[in-house]
Amino acid sequence: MKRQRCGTVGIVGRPNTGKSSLLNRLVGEKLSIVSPRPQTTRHLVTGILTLPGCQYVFVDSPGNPPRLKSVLHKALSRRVAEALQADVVLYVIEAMRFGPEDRAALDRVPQDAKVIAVVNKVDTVKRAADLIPFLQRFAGVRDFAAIVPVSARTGKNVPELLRVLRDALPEGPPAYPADQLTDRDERFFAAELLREKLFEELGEELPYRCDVVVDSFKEEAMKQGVLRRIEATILVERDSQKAIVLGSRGERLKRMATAARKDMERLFEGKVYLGVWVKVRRAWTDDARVLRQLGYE
Ligand SMILES: Nc1nc2c(ncn2[C@@H]2O[C@H](COP(=O)(O)OP(=O)(O)OP(=O)(O)O)[C@@H](O)[C@H]2O)c(=O)[nH]1
Ligand SMILES: [Mg+2]
Repeated sequence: MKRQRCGTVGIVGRPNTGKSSLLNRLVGEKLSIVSPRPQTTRHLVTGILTLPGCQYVFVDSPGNPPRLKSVLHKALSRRVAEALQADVVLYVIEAMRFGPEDRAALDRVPQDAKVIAVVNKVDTVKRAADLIPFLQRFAGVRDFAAIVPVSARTGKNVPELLRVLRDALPEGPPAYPADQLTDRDERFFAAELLREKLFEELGEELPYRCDVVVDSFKEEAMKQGVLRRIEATILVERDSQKAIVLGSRGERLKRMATAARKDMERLFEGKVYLGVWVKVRRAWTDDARVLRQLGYE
């Protein structure tokens, strides 16, 4: 009989390669927020997958460019370092692309780490024949334990990735109950789902100037099930940004709050009341007290 395995898997790589999409695909649930823009993820997001004989504890990390110097970005950089402590590192790149930012992300991976390279977004490769020479060149970049081309979007080759990963994980009993999906609480996901809407609705630089704090999260018994009553604040840096987040007559804020509430109801499987405010906190990305409130310390 095969021995039971269990271990942590840190997902790293430059921004926008599809790390969060991959985590969601691997565990089969949307846990980590996704957007077409770089630097969406700002926290470590745990996703647990328990299969017969193997428990995978995935940790998604921020795709953090090293040159940004705010206190926030230093905190994000520490999160990447934490993800790199995992039993296995999944280093994610995009098919047909290996640039300086990918190289910089790889250079952060300790030499003694067990690294599996994931070449994501293979669904975007127009001519399948082009992929093989790219993979051959990429194989020379480092001594990877394996290179697995996948598509987080379509799910292509994801079962193969799970097989390869299984063999790389240490032997040991499961660390979590088989039905546990994450070690993050609902409060965390509430903030993240609202933050995702900022990335969807706001243009240019603005999502990077915003964050979300959940001020209160209460459960109230109803006739059927539980009502989660959530009060959240969107932080911005300036009054002009607040006006954009609100939109004319508060319509944009309302739209974002409604979309976030629906996502929360899906994830929590119950009714949600969501109240959202917008507050100006000048230079919050350098304010240790606010950053602590936001869960970065
Ligand atoms: N075509 C295609 N697009 C993908 C795939 N995986 C992710 N994407 C898209 O790539 C974009 C970035 O995805 P994310 O999962 O947010 O990427 P990330 O690496 O977590 O990004 P950061 O958190 O900013 O570092 C989104 O628009 C995704 O829909 C894929 O397999 N194929
Ligand atoms: Mg991400």
